Amino acid sequence: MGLLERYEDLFPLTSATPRISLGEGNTPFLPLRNVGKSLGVKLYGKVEGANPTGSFKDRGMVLAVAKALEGRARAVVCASTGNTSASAAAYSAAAGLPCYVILPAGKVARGKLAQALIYGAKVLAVRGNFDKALELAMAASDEWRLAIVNSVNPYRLWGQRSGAWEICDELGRAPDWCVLPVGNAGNITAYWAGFVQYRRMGKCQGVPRMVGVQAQGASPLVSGVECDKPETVATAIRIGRPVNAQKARAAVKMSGGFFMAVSDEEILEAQSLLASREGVFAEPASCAPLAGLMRLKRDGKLPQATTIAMILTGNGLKDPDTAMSKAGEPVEVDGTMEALRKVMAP
Ligand code: AN7
Repeated sequence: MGLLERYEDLFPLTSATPRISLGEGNTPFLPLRNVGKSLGVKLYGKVEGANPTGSFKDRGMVLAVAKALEGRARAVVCASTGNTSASAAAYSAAAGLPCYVILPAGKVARGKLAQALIYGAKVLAVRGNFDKALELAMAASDEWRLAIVNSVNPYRLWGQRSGAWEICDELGRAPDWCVLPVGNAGNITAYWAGFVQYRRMGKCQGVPRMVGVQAQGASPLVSGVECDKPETVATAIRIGRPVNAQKARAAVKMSGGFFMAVSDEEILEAQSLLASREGVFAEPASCAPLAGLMRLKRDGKLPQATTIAMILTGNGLKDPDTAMSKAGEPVEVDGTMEALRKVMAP
């Protein structure tokens, strides 16, 4: 069952909203025992890479595209660092709507680019960063009356609340902390709204502290000033002017949480640890939260025995180039046992 059917009563649906689905949501909520133990916390990973296009964006896109169909939109448009475009292109394809995608040229991971193209979107790479691309997408949406499916579209964020609901359903309560990577600051806002809505409905006890982790080279929510030249290996969150900054600040403050920034090196270290100790391959941006927790632990600032939900927002397969820059190449040998014996000693 897709998200729209499963959470029919919690979404703003009408009888005219098509219940489209590509099988999004209901992703694994994995106990990460090895890494959790070394951090001294009860750690869980919400594996959003298991969504149909490999990221959390599908949760919001299914509702945004359903609403675009309901409103008889001519086409869909978005700006993207990669994942939004993959998701928009897939749901548009399934819905039979044309999709226009505006990307920062040369700064989108290969897998994501391949997705947008193969799903049949019209992909435009602009010379400029994501913030410029979003400006253009909004202007294009106005000029041609296209449905914009970035997180300025309220249905996107509403759909993404479902991640918080699933976590509460699984734990039987809210976690103590919910840690997310932050780019345009939509998902952290959506999760907070999801937890608050669930508590208000009596479906869970408590709400978590929200912790937002940015990449140091693109950390306007930590520094307090917009960033003109965002730069990070985690291209998904290479964003200098988050459109949801105000809402995210309010959410984090109300929850008693905080924002922090981590270096590219820390992100790659966390990515490699998560994969090699837990068997979970998440993309670089998705590993910023673990890098943040590792830093807090080193600084003696991680409260022990805390139940922490980490949102692993995207699949590692989307960006093999970055993973291999850290993990290296395979060892090549002749096809003989003699050669194997020299390099393999179980
Ligand atoms: C894997 O695809 O902005 O703070 O255009 O792909 O809600 O922006 C992606 C963002 C975290 C940050 N993790 O979420 C896009 C885009 C991954 C992401 C984020 C993104 P927001």
